[in-house]
Amino acid sequence: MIPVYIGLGSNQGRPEENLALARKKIQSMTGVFSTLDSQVYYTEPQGVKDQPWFANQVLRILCHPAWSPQSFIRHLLSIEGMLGRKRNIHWGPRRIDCDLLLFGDQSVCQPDLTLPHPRMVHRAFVLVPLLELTPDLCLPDGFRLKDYLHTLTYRRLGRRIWQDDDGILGGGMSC
Ligand code: PH2
Ligand code: MG
Ligand code: MG
Repeated sequence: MIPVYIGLGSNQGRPEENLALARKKIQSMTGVFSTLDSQVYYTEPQGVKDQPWFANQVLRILCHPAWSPQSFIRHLLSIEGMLGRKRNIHWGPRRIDCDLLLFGDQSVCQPDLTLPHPRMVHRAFVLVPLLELTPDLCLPDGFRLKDYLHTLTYRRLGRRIWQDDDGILGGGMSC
């Protein structure tokens, strides 16, 4: 079985409910087992600042090797569609966002899919819940995610996370 990490985010409608619906759909996918969910965090928006705060969460699942990262991301996008996501403003408000963060130790660099997720290491709203699940998690290149989190300027109070600006408009980790 392949350990897979998924980042969920929502800041429109009822964010907690949207996360719960996405979780349920992911848990009922064929060949998906034993999900582990982080807490839900409330996080300052990154990218476009003038939008509501997000509810964010990370899931760890084990998936059957019949899934590829490409087929898996297609399914996540179809779940976003089922939950009423409309694609409009880049990094703007959204009902649900399901991001594939890590798919085992696979690295992928294709026009429609980059793994590890290229912006994850810059974002406290991803790294904090991820490390809650697996504190010693490493990227495929062996770098510890904990070390990336230490380089970020952010503030956490309980389940609230402030981060001024992740500084990656248009960028992110390259592959
Ligand atoms: N998602 C974005 C852009 N900015 N900011 C926060 N706090 N949480 C998100 O999930 C998020 C964001 C685009 O996917
Ligand atoms: Mg996203
Ligand atoms: Mg996305």
